[in-house]
Amino acid sequence: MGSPMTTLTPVLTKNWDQADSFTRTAYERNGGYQPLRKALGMEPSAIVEAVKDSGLRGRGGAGFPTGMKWGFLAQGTGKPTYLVVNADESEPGTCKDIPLMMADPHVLVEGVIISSYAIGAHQAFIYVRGEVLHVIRRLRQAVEEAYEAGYLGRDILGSGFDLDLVVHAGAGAYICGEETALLDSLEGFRGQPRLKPPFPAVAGLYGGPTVVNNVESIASVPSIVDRGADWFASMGTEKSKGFGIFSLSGHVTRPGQYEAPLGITLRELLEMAGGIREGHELKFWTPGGSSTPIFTAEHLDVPLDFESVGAAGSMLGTRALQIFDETTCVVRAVLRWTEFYAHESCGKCTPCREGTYWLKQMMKRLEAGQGTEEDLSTLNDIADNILGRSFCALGDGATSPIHSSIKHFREEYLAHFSHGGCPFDHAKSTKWG
Ligand code: L3W
Ligand code: SF4
Repeated sequence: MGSPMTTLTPVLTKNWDQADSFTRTAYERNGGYQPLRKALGMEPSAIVEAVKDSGLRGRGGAGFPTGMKWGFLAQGTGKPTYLVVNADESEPGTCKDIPLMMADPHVLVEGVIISSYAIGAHQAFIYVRGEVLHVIRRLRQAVEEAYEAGYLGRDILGSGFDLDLVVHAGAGAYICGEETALLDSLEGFRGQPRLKPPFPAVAGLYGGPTVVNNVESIASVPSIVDRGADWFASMGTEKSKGFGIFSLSGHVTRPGQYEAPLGITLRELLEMAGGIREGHELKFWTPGGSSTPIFTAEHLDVPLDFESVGAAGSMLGTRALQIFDETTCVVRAVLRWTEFYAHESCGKCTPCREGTYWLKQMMKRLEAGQGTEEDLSTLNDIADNILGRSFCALGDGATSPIHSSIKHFREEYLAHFSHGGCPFDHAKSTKWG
């Protein structure tokens, strides 16, 4: 293992080790809300341009260019424009937005104010995953502190700009992280995806032009305004610019959040995280949560940027690196993920509603050793009939662990059949036992 070519670039995480990092006092002490003062002295269009020039791409999984999305907002509709932050972090393995909101909620609040000013929104929402009450409480406290200081409300810092910000508790369903299901849920309906187009930028919340952005995307905006688009664009790769929070979990010595330029490799991240837990070796991992096809030790040197991960057969997704060593049964891990998707399928479309149920039933049987090699073709076939035929990305995501595990670990499935059950000694496995 060589020395890392890149180092950590703490921007969003830089104050996390300060005991009072979540307070307004600490945030201001560390230079917080200065970018807001600067932004309010700029033309809103100049901020949109800066975000475009920075190359910032959505940090929620899809990587859509943030500035371009803002530029798509419908004009002259006669309806209010809204900013909605997607804080419904629920993708298995993803743990970046919740720690960010706990440790530094004001960077998100400041990002919301600057972004709303840039797009001309006077009402913003942060839609937070309903189960994380501690995060909701912390954000509400931060919002209250921002109102007290005149950063929110009427005539913000004497600029004439008005903004109200509501922290909304989500409905406790993974599908509410899909942006249009989130909007339905925010409007008080059952959260189910809407047909796109129209995209939210054209007709979103209450039919008004709406920007929906991930927490980390919006939290990156103050630093871009403060230090400039060129600074941001100088990090990362040609098409995947800037930095991002990589969450390492599972069989790694020091799990946690590592903020680094896009394009860093798992090998480099593992060096910083103390490697795979002692005495064990890497078996498989997800580059961006369970919805992204799994990688193996062969992929240790794939640069973690949108293009390179895509070219290697997976997706960067949310940079949720779930690391599994040789004690993990891949079939069992895939069964767990498949149960998750079957449970979270919203039921709106048949390929996903029925398909995830059948995937789960088959995976249960195969994990129990009751299968033949032919069943692997059937399993692939069910997944093929979900992929590309589902109404939203949840269905597609459910097929990723199936297809990729059969591709990389066919022998392990076969071992279950010849063994008449799982060949692993789960009593010795820390994670899945
Ligand atoms: C205006 C157009 N806007 C696209 C916007 C669109 C959305 C964004 C990306 O899926 C992925 C998924 C999961 N005019 C537009 C336009 N937009 N064309 O751009 O859109 P899209 O459809 O590419 O993706 P998506 O539906 O947002 C998100 C993957 O993320 N994922 C899951 C993540 C889960 C979390 C979580 O729990 N926090 O983030 C993991 O990989 O599979 O591929 O805003 O409106 N012409
Ligand atoms: Fe609902 Fe699944 Fe269809 Fe998405 S793919 S709309 S989650 S049933």
